[in-house]
Amino acid sequence: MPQRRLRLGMVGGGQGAFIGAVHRIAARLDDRFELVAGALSSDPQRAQASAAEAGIARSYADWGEMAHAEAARDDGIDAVAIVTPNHLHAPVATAFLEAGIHVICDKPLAISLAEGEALAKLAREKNKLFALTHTYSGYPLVRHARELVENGALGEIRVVQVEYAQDWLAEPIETSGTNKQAGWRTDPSLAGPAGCLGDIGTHAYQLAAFITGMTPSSLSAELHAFVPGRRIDDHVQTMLRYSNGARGMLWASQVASGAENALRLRVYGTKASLAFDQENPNELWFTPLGGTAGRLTRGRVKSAVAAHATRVPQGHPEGYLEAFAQLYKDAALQIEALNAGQPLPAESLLLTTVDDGVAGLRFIDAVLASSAAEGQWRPIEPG
Ligand code: SOE
Repeated sequence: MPQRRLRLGMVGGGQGAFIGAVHRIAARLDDRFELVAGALSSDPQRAQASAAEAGIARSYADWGEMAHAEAARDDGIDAVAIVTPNHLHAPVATAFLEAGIHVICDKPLAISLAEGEALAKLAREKNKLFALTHTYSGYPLVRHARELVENGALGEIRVVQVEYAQDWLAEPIETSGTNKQAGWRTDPSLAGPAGCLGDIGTHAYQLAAFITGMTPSSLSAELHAFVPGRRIDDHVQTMLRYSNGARGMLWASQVASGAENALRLRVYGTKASLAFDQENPNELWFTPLGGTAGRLTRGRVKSAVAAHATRVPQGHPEGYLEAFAQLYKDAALQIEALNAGQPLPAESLLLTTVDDGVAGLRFIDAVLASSAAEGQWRPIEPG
């Protein structure tokens, strides 16, 4: 057990935001972090009010000032959680890494590949943690699925089908001026050049890569905006080729009427297939070639990686917040090791990192290029 709770700061996530509150719950769930400082909004009054609501003692009006002030304190923060709109991820992360503070950042990593690569380099130079919160890799059964593939239970992978469907942007809600989420996520100056692609396409891409252990070598893609006047894509579809000969498809859409948060993956190998549905994360389907579909449940799989990511006994559903908390738990293990100059604990190594973020940005770049060229096949720059 840790000797003390790690001190966490937060940038972004003030009133009206969604993901900041999720990070706060996730960070506190396993009692490894206490939230002590924040620059929760660029509006000083809102920052102060948001910090008070979240029980955060030190509120800053400016994240640059927060990085300096916290680095100078004996009881300054160990890590910062960055939950701002995408365009601020790189500048904020740079300031905190420069100040010697570990970083936990929401996805996508940055708004360009160059920014992402610079962050990866800086984190390595400073020897600081840079965790990227690809939530869905925190599920016990996602981790178990990865292990099944790694142990050869599926044979050679042939087909990867991944989709992420939501409907919350099916109408032009960003024009109301009152929906903060929709406002920044559909504004290219804040979200970057990728809309649905960056917001949820990167989750689908990361999930497929995490479970299969493979990233595609090339793709053919189309980005589309269904909602008239929308300045950014709200739908993406891609075909994928892998260097082992496997083929895949990835589509993500935020205009899929009726879909809530339907992130689904199917992987077919020469010996068996598996299927995972994020909306039912306590089960995983495994079906051998010519055999009967098997429903694996979180509480019953014999798996150390799943056990490490589990909190309550079999039959008691765990979900999104626990998956998110798992990333914070693994981050805490790594921060403690880094602070003590020790090797990272083996059980924490499935934590998604800045390199996963860079891979996501390479995917975004290839999709943007292919879509602009009417779906021409484009290489995905190797990592
Ligand atoms: C909105 O589309 C959103 O909140 C994403 O930004 C998150 O990353 C995803 O986990 C849920 O949906």
